Amino acid sequence: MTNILTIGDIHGCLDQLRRLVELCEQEAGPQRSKFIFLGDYIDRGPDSRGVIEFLINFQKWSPNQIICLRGNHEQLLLDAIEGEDAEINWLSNGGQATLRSYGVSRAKDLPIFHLDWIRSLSFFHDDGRRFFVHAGVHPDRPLDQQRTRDLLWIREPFLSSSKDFGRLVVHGHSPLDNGIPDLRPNRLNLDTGAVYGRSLTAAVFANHQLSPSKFLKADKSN
Ligand SMILES: [Mn+2]
Repeated sequence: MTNILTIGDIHGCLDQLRRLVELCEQEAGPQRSKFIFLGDYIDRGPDSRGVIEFLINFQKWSPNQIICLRGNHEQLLLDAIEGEDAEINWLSNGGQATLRSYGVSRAKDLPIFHLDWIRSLSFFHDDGRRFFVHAGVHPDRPLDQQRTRDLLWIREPFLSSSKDFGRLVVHGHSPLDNGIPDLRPNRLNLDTGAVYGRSLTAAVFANHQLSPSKFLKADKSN
């Protein structure tokens, strides 16, 4: 039996990420397990560089079992390298904190190795039961015809939709004010607002079951 561990929006909160991954590994034990990170690794929080380094290193051990999806903040950074307006937009959306963590002043000065890794991130992961994605899906389009901007950015009409998507859509992107994961019949939101002082949350799935068997969380220390 494979455990699937899915982790919500990190935004530079390295300390919480380390503790949560440790909890996930304890939970999974010696069984095969698969990790899926839902994107938004960088921006706003204290250590974006540390988070990217952590994920790259973690993935090295078993690239096929550790899946990192792209969030809109990774996209904002990639866009920032292409043009000045996009860079201003990124900086006003938390990019300043990312530059600070790298000790550079422009997006293009980030290490090529990290930028290449960010470019390689996919937009979604479909395991046949669950559809993992950063923001969500557009209810008017089939899962195999989604637009990337919806996968990265959508809130409404996705969040209020009660449509059966044929999968449980597991997503982040829309921070939950109460810090509690939002599980509904058609979707699960795991963005519990770590960067706003709340928890970083993981959902644990047994592969053959649609709904999570439990949630794990790491709160801000101190
Ligand atoms: Mn987001």
